[in-house]
Parts: sequence; structure tokens; C-alpha cells
Amino acid sequence: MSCLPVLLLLSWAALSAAYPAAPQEDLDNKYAKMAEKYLEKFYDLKTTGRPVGRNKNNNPFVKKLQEMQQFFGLEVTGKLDKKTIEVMEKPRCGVYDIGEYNTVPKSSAWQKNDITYKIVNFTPDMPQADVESSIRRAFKVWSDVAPLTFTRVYEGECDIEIKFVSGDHNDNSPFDGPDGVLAHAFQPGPHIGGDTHFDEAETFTKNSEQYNLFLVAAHEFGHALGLHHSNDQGALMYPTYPNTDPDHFRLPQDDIDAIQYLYGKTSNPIQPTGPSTPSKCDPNIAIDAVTTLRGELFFFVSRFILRKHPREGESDLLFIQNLWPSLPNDIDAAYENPNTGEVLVFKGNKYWTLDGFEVSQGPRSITKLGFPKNVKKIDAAVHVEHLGKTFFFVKNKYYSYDEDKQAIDEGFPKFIAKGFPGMRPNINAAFYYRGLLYFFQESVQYEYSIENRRIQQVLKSNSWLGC
Ligand code: 0DY
Ligand code: CA
Ligand code: ZN
Ligand code: ZN
Repeated sequence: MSCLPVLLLLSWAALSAAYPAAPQEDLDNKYAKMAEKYLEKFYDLKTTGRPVGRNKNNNPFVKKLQEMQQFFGLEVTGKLDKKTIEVMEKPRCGVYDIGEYNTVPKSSAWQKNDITYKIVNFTPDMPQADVESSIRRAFKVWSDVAPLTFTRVYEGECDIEIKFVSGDHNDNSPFDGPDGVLAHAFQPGPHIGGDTHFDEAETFTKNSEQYNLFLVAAHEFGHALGLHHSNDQGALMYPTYPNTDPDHFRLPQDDIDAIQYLYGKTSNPIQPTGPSTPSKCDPNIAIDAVTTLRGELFFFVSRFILRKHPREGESDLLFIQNLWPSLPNDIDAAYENPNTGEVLVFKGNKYWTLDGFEVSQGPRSITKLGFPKNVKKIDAAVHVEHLGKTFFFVKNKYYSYDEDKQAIDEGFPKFIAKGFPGMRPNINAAFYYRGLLYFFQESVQYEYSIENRRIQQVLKSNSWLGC
């Protein structure tokens, strides 16, 4: 039996346990359900609770099925034909026992904590020492958060064999040339289990150019330790290569939870934690800044943006780095000036000017806007169109900035309590929409009427996010 990289293989044993022998007429249905589960698990198919459709175009099930068929080199029929079912039924590589159903089976972990690895060959893309340090650092990502050790061996048997290869390399999973598949790894087990192959057709780097070897290796070693892909967009085990700065990488909480599920916690009295991906349905979502941008709302949350049209649709989650690579994470404040069409983004005593999806200026010092040197950080900023003013909130005070005169108005700063009766100091974020101001503070949102100088409504922080 041939072995394929684990992440796309399913334990048929587990599935057949869930669907015991069925009468012939039910078989079709059973296969459809099996396929649906398979595609949910490995192709991020979102089931809607509707029955599985098998022939309609544009049907997400059919699309995912086609993707799967393409991947396995089957005829792309979009139908659950015999060949496709056969592939789905294939036992996973290195099956040596049967896992529990519906959870990541713990049996897919190494049954030991001290793992050995061997670097069989090197890529000419980087100095050998850089390959070695990237690999070492990638293992450390995991050994920092779980009771695991990784020891390099130079000859003989080992658990994780690391190779750079291209095209067909005799494991039934040929590489595909530049881009696409960058690497693959086999889940824990004897022989090829744990082995990790990098596509030599890629250019690997030790900097932020594509593809950073440390990042790819850290992801692959997750598989080599028994992890599957995650659907948490912020996770290291998310299926696609991230646009993150490899030098400041921190293992996300989702991956920490996954590896600790398999191997337990570290012996460290203080357990490591990592960044979590914001959920629009979290009532305590910590919004750093909000701005409108050409009719849409942009909520900045740690290294993410939740983007939403105020009246329609779902919000989508994006990395700040993907939209504006030169912006930092953890923004303090942002506002849109509809007259210029620009958005200003603030962090510390610096600001950046965005022209649509380009960073047109910055970072520049906020003293350029007229702020005194002792202002180290802006809490929130909002432009009120009909006044032509931008309000900047700093602790318990606010500044009024005249966009025409490009200067802070005389007599400012003033107390927030005076200018915005009912509002307390330390505002997190603010935006203006259809004549009203929306302030975010702690886990609530205040709808404030400028005209009536009062809070009209207290809302949930995530009321705009279509949760
Ligand atoms: N290997 O683990 C993979 O997930 C393969 C695809 C699989 C079907 C064999 C792969 O190389 N995926 C690409 C990837 O970058 C997908 C891509 O965006 N080009 N995977 C590695 C990776 C590295 C770092 C993913 C993350 C982080 N999240
Ligand atoms: Ca490739
Ligand atoms: Zn391979
Ligand atoms: Zn992967």
C-alpha cells in the first residue's frame, strides 16, 4: 500500500465504524455522507445542513469534490464516482491503530516524547547553517509549548527524515513545481511516518521573502507531530502560507491547544500562551480602532481586520499585513477623511496615511499634526463630516482638529466629560456613521448623538459584525 501525506487522508476505519453495514439502497446516501465528512475535514467544506447535492454546478460540495479529485489526479467529474470513493476509503499512512471517531485521534501522535530527526540533504537556496538554524527554530516552536525534545542525528534510523526534493520523488505525492504545494509531511508512524519533504522548486529564504523556510518547516513539523490543518485563519496549521513577519513569529493559541491535546502541557509552571484569532461573535472582542473606508467599516483587532459593509453581508477577517504590509499590528486609532478619501492610522506617536489599499505616507510623527510632544498615544479618532472636524481622544481629554486649516482648534484639549456628556475617559475606538458617533469602550459600544449631546443607545461591541 502506498503512503500519501497524511493531511489529506482519512481513517476509513473510523468512518466505517460510524456507518456500519447498511442495506444496499442506503449505500449511496452513506457514501454521500462519508464524502461530506471527508471534504469538511480536509477541504474546509462548510455544510449548511441542507442535504448533499451531487450534480448542481456552483454547489460547494461539488466544488470541493472537484478540488479533491484534481489533487489526487482523478478525472474531475464533480461526482462521487467509484474511483473517488476508493481514494476516500484508503487508509491513512502508517495506520497502526484505530483512533476515536470525531476527535483528532491521540493515536496519531508519537507514542514517545523524545523525537529524532535527520537532515538528509540541503537546499542550494540558502547557506547550510541557515537551513540548520531554520529547522532547529521550527522544532523549538513545538518544544516550547509541549513536553517534546528534538535531537538531530546524522546517520541511521530516525523519526523525522528531512529532505529537499522536486517533482516525483517516489512517495506517490509528486511536487508541482514553483508555488502551490511547498512541502508535505507524513503523520507519526514507522518508516515514512513523520518524514518531511520540501519542494526544491521553491526558493526558500531566512527572511520575509517567500518562502521562509522556518515558517514552512514549523507548519510541516506540526503535521509530522500528528496535527491536521486548522480552519482558524490565524493558526500556523491553517492550510495556506501566511503573510507574517517570521522574525516576530509567536505560535497561535489554536496550535498550542492542538499540540497540547496530543502531548500534554509543558512542565513549566507558567504555561505558554499565544495570540488568538478574534471571533466576530465574541461579545468581549477587544476593538483597537475602527474606521470607515469607502463605505465599508474596518475594525482593527490585534493583527487582524474585520471588514464589513454596514448594511449587508458577512464580515470578513483579514490580516492587517495582507492589506497594508507596511502597517504595524495593534493599531491605536484610525479615521477616514471623506474629503481627501484618505484614512489616517495611528500607533504610539506615529501615523500613516492610507490611500485606498496603498500606504501613501508614513510613519510620520503626530507632532506634524500639531500634537504636543507629551501626547504619546491617541486612544481613538473620528472625523465628523458636517463639522469638518476630527476629534482625537487622549485619556480623559479630546482635541478638535480642523481639516481645512490643518490645525488643532484653539482652546483644546478639553475634557471628554465636557464635550461629550456621559462619555468616560479612555475610549478604545470611534467612528462616525450617518450623523451619529459610535464609541467603543471596554466591551460595550455607545451610540452618541452630536446634536442632542447625549448617549442614545448602549450596544454590544460586535453589533456591526453580523454575528
Ligand atoms: N503541506 O503541509 C501542505 O499543507 C501543502 C499542501 C498539501 C495539500 C500537501 C502545502 O504546501 N500547502 C501550501 C503551504 O504553504 C499552501 C500554500 O499556501 N501555498 N503550506 C505550508 C505552510 C507554511 C507555513 C502553511 C502555513 C504556514 N499555514
Ligand atoms: Ca511547489
Ligand atoms: Zn514527499
Ligand atoms: Zn499543511
